[in-house]
Amino acid sequence: MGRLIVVSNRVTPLSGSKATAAGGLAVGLLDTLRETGGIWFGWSGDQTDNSVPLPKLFRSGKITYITIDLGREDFEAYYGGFANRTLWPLFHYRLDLASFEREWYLGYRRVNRLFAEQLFPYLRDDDLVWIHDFHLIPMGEELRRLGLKAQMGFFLHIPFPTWEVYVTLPWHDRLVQAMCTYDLLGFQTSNDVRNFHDYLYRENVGYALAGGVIYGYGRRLRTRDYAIGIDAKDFADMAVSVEARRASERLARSLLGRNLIIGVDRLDYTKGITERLAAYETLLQNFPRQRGQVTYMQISAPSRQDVPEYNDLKLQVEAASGRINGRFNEFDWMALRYINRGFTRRTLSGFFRLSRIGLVTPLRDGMNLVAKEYVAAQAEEDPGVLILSRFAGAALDADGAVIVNPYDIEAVAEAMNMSILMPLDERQDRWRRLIAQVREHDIGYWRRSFVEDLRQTVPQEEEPEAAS
Ligand code: ADQ
Repeated sequence: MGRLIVVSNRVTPLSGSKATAAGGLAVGLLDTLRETGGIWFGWSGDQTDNSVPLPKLFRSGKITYITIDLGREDFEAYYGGFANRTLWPLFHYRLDLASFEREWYLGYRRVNRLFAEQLFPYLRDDDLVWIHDFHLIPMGEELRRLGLKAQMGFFLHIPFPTWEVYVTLPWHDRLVQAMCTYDLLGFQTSNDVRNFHDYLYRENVGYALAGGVIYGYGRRLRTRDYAIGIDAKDFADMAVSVEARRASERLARSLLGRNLIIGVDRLDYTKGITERLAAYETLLQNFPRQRGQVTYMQISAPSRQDVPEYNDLKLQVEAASGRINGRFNEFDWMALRYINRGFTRRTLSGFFRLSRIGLVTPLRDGMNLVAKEYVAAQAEEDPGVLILSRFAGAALDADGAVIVNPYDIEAVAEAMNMSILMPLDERQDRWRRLIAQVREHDIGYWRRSFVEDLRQTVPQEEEPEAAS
């Protein structure tokens, strides 16, 4: 079995137990690397003034971590600019927030070339190379240019938008051409795969055959959806751990028997936080009997604070929270608890288990792991209700959730009211259906499916004459 080489923007070595702050994705990838042995390569998190930074190596068991620093200007253009202010908003359908700067694009290409040049000397042609996410789309093309023959796969963690939206990117053709140099392209959902195929047809640069095989820019490769999941058992165990219980008991004491509604996200404009707050305000306005009976806790971890749009969002959320509390609070009841920081995964799992409603209402989301974590943390004898946006990838595999359109504020408020009143047997029935899916399509299933498919792809096949 060949080595696995994982490449992501950031490298997250896990030193302690699984209960550290590292996300489920890092844990899932590390489990794969532990099995196969291999390399995890990416940015160190540090910036430097050296023009050609030297990679740092660190070995732990069968895994070698290799990280590089990035020059300040490169980092700004690649990460602060093109990744976070061009691709992220555009791929989440926020054309109004996307900026198209040629300098950023050139910096993005430079960093992808640098990543490829720094990793290449460590690679062998029998390796499996798995590159992650929108920061690194052209890295595979750069590795091919250097002469790498190994099988290469790419997984996009965020949505791939419809053709109409995607072609507003001035470099749309360059990025899709780069994607077609991989042997396997993984997307979160069948919608994303369809959007990608649709681009090939409409731009007349390729076409799809049965089973996800495509010809794009003269190369044959495979495309498929692989819905990312979580380690459901691990998360469920966390939710009954001492740390989780301690936190949730303290929280329960402060609620005085009221129903808890919880929202947990990075503070990001794709997550629909302001719309969700408006829906809660509408709940309290339209269903006055809920006043004093519910508490909504919104936990939003700070994210991408150097990007101006994120600061604007922070101000909007703060204004909305203040307004709601000013309008509805009583001297002995606080309607909303807004917390602008992260918590450990254990603590969050305890909070999830205590909540009657998990509100996961992004305006657009590749998958959304919070939705799955919420389900995994519930107690079978008294489970909460998941209210989930139809625009999260997770909604495609969430039979049992209350599916909502997050733009329809009144409907989300009604869904909250209905979920608070939902009888126990219906909550249990919905949860059983949900947990079965979360357990079956877990993080192990995701990584095994992808790596297995990558292993089985036939590399470097050119398009036959007849098909061109
Ligand atoms: P994200 O946009 O970060 O991920 P999500 O899938 O929900 O979104 O994952 C967030 C992770 O961070 C979860 O494990 C969650 O528990 C944790 N987290 C969120 N808020 C937190 C807080 N306040 N404190 C502590 N932890 C917090 C991107 C894509 C998603 C896709 C994932 C994985 O945008 O669509 O599901 O990658 O592919």
